Amino acid sequence: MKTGFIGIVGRPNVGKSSLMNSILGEKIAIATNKPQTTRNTIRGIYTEPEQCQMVFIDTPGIHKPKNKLGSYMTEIALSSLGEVDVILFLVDSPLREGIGGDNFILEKLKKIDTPKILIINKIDKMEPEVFEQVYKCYEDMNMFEAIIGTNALESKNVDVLINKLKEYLEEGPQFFPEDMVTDNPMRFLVSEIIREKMLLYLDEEVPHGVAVEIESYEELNNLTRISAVIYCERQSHKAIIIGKGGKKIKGIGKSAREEIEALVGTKVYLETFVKVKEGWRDSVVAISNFGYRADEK
Ligand SMILES: Nc1nc2c(ncn2[C@@H]2O[C@H](COP(=O)(O)OP(=O)(O)OP(=O)(O)O)[C@@H](O)[C@H]2O)c(=O)[nH]1
Ligand SMILES: [Mg+2]
Repeated sequence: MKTGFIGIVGRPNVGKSSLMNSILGEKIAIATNKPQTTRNTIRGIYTEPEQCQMVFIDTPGIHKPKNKLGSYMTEIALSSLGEVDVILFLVDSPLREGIGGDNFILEKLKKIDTPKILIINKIDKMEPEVFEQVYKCYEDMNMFEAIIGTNALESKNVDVLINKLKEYLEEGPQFFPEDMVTDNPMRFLVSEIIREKMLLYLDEEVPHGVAVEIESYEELNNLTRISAVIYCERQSHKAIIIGKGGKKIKGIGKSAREEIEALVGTKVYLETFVKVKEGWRDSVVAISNFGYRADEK
C-alpha cells in the first residue's frame, strides 16, 4: 500500500474545496462563490483498494486577517504545510490581480522543502493564451515539480493530478478503512452544510459572521433529529437571517435538510434557532468554543 498526506493551499475562492470534492467524487467540503468559505482543515480520503491511499487536507484560504477568526484560519492553513508529503498550491487567474496576491504564499512555500505541485484551476474561464502566460510565469520560478491546469467543477485533469501524486507516495500502513471518505465527524459535516446554505442565501457581511453549533443530534429508527443554533454578530443580522415571516430561515433550513438527508440516509427533522453573539469573531474564547482551535483540526 502506498500512502501520503497532501495539503491543498491557496488564496480564498480559488477552488480548493471544489478540487478536493472532485478528487473524492463526493462532496465533503462545502464550496461557495464567497471567499473564506472554509474555516477549518478538512480531511478527504482517497483510496484505491490495495493500491494507494491519499489523505487530502483542504485548508482555509490564506488571506490578510481582519479578525481573530481570520488569523486562526490563515494560521492553520500555513501550519498544515509542515505536516504533509506533497503540497498542492492552487491559483485561478492570477494575472487578473497580478501574481502579487499569491506572493505572500509563494514566499512561505519557498522556505519549505516538501515537493510542490502548482494547480491552475478554473481553466474553463481562461483563454488558452492566458493559461500559457500563467503557466510560463510559474514555470520560470523553478519551484514546482509539475504544473497542471484543472477545472474542478468538471473534474478536468483530476486523473492527471492523481497519477502525478502517486509518484510521491511511500510504502506504509493504510491510515483509514477503504470506504472512509473523511474522518471529520458527522455533526461537523452537518453544521458545515447549514453554514454553506447561509453563505448561499445571504449576502455581504451577514453569512461571514455566522457560526453553527449542533445542540443535539439524535439517531432514531428512520429519522435523524437535529437541533442547530445559528449564531450571528448583530441583532440586525438576526432579522435578515430570519426574514419576513421567517421565510429566509425556512428556505435555508429546507435546503440544508435535503442535503443532510442525502448524507445521513434517513429522514431528517432539523430545528434551527438564531442567536446573537456580538463580535464573536474577535473573541478567542468564542471562536474556540465554535470549534475553531488548533486541537480540533
Ligand atoms: N468556473 C469554475 N468555477 C470553479 C472551479 N472550481 C471552483 N469553482 C467555483 O469557485 C468558487 C469557489 O470554490 P471553493 O471550492 O469554495 O473555493 P476555495 O478555494 O475552497 O475557497 P475558500 O474555502 O473560501 O478558501 C465556487 O463558486 C466554485 O463553484 C472551476 O474549475 N471552474
Ligand atoms: Mg474552501
